[in-house]
Amino acid sequence: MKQHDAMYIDGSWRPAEGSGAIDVVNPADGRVIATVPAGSAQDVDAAVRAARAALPGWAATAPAERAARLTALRDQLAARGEELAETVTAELGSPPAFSTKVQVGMPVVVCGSYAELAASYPFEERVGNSTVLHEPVGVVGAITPWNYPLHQIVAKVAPALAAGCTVVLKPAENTPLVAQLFAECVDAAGIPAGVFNLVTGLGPVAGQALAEHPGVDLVSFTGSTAVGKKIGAIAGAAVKRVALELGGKSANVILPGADLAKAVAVGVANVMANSGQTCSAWTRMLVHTDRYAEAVELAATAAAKYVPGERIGPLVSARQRDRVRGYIEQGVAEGAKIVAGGPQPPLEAGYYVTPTVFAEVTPEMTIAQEEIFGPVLSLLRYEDEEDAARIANGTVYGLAGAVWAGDEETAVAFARRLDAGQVDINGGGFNPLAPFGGYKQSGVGRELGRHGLTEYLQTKSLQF
Ligand code: TXE
Repeated sequence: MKQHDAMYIDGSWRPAEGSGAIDVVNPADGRVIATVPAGSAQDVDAAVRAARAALPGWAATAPAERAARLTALRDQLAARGEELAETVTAELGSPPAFSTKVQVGMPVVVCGSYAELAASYPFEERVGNSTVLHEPVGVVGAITPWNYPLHQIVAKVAPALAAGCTVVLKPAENTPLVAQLFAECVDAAGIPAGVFNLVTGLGPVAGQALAEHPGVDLVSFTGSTAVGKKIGAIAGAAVKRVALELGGKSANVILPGADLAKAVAVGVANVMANSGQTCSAWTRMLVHTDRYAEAVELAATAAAKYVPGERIGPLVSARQRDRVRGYIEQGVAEGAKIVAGGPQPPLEAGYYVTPTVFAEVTPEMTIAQEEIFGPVLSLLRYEDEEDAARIANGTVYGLAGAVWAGDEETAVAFARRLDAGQVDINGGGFNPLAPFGGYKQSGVGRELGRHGLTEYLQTKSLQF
């Protein structure tokens, strides 16, 4: 594994001003695989200055040129896909096939979609006697988490660059290596110096300095609701733009006419993907009381097939593992029934958690209310559609969800009742152009597609 003791600022790799370092750990065995600099407020300041200096030039670049650079970036990411996937596996622990297909495959597609949008988006439009200009917001401070480390970066950086913004990225401290590779790809794609800058470091130090920096016009954050609230407060006090993609507690609602076996199988796979470290995971399965017992049995059998270390990877850190185990213990203490897995560690080394399924979960239990962020599924029963909608909407979150029914019309009618930003109908499927983001405390703003691009634009109207 390569080691970088530098940050990418103003088009070159330079040593950090601060003297601290962060160990990067492979969660599959707990070993340190690399060390990266812990950026300071001075490093953030240098990066923001570089981004400000580069802003006028990049903002004035023709959209076709920005599209060409993003295409080159997409090509770089695709060409180095294997290395990127190996790096994600090393620092996050996701199984190699998942790293290749999802962790790297998805951001390559997203980057390509923004190359196309940069070329086709109407940055100028005529409205009556006005011309409306869609101009870049300015310097973007992007703070990203570790769960889909490359995707989270691309979902912010690609639309920001397409819009004509410049960026300072502070990636999660657990997964900085893939961010460094991303910076190399940006450099190789011929994106001008200062347009994209990388500062590695700790959240409360480098992350906070970035959010607070007066030279940052928009903070785009993905992470915990607790930190999101802090960032929202900082942005509010400074009247700067903010986009927050926070946690979730999504409901997978299986209506009576649905194909139960399919809905449960897909539902379990959805929760176990990435060891449950997915903000949009359908962590609550809602089943009609008549078919509840059958669903519990199907879910327990399906979950048992996710063998730790084979089909399912570790959690990102000892802290996250302990946190997830704590939730499992709390579920038992509050009266839920374990039908698969449990709190005991499945393997001696690494930060693994056994895939766990809870039955007899009631809506007010902690495991039905809080984001666990691990391979833990809760099955809840409902009496009728009214009850199902009330339970599904009965958390502070509103990120995603799923509805299964015998016909699409019934599923769509129910989906309209959900307080959630994205709902999969009878299984759904990833669409890189569909907006993604939260209702309620799951966030502010949208990522992906045109909606993701407009986050980075502000409008000016010229009256004639
Ligand atoms: O998140 P943090 P953590 C949820 C999930 C998980 C929990 C904790 O429930 O169990 O959050 O994970 C930076 N100012 N999600 O502790 O701390 C930090 O360095 C500025 C949901 O890892 O929110 C990192 O880059 N920045 C989620 C990023 O914020 C700060 C993905 C996220 O870290 C900061 C990850 C501060 N004061 C966790 N403190 C999702 N929505 O997908 C931290 N950071």
